[in-house]
Amino acid sequence: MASLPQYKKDFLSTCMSAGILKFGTFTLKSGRESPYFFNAGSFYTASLLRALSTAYARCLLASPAVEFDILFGPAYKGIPLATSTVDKLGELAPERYADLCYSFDRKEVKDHGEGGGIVGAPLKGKRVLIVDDVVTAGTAKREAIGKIRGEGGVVVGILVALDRMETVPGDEGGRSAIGMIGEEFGVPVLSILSMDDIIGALGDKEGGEGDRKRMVEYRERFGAKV
Ligand code: OMP
Repeated sequence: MASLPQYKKDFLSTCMSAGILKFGTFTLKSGRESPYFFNAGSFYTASLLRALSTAYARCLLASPAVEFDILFGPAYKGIPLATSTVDKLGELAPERYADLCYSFDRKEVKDHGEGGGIVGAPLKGKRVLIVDDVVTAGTAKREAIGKIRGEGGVVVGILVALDRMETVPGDEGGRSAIGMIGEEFGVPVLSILSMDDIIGALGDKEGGEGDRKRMVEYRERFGAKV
């Protein structure tokens, strides 16, 4: 953990101590069997939500070249991520982010009342940054990009808590999902933590050797080569 910035170290220890990062056997969306799982849905207390939004906000503040008008959180897990990060950025950097907006999609389009598939700021003509939990294969991010573009928004970047550093199933080149998305859509993809950071932290943790070994084996099998 030695080389990580302080906000990343703080976030990683919160994830470990609060059981947001779990070690065991988990089946992923891709069908792969993973020795660890990151559950952003577990940030449900006031103090954990604050730790989460602080880490997302700090990561964006550390990349000032990425400019955006709206944080977009794909339903469902992205919704509290985007809203709480907008609040935190407005608090930490009001001179830049006092008017920052959030937006998210509905899983089912509403056909009454205000109607539509988007809740929050209208996306048309705006610079939109997607805020989500994890990148494994990138499928959910592709869907979000399609929705935002369909509403006339311009996707300028993606921020996630964890880059699992895995290959996309079926990709012969062994490229990472994050690398592929970044290249394909021409946008920066930021992550607070990566699988390597977790493996590093397990090396420092008493009793973490077994989990670390299983993660290293998993990385050898599914880890991105480039
Ligand atoms: P994509 O990489 O865009 O397909 O998204 C992976 C999704 O899988 C995440 O948005 C999560 O819903 C879920 N997931 C986790 O929440 N945590 C993990 O550690 C791994 C996954 C996963 O299934 O890959």
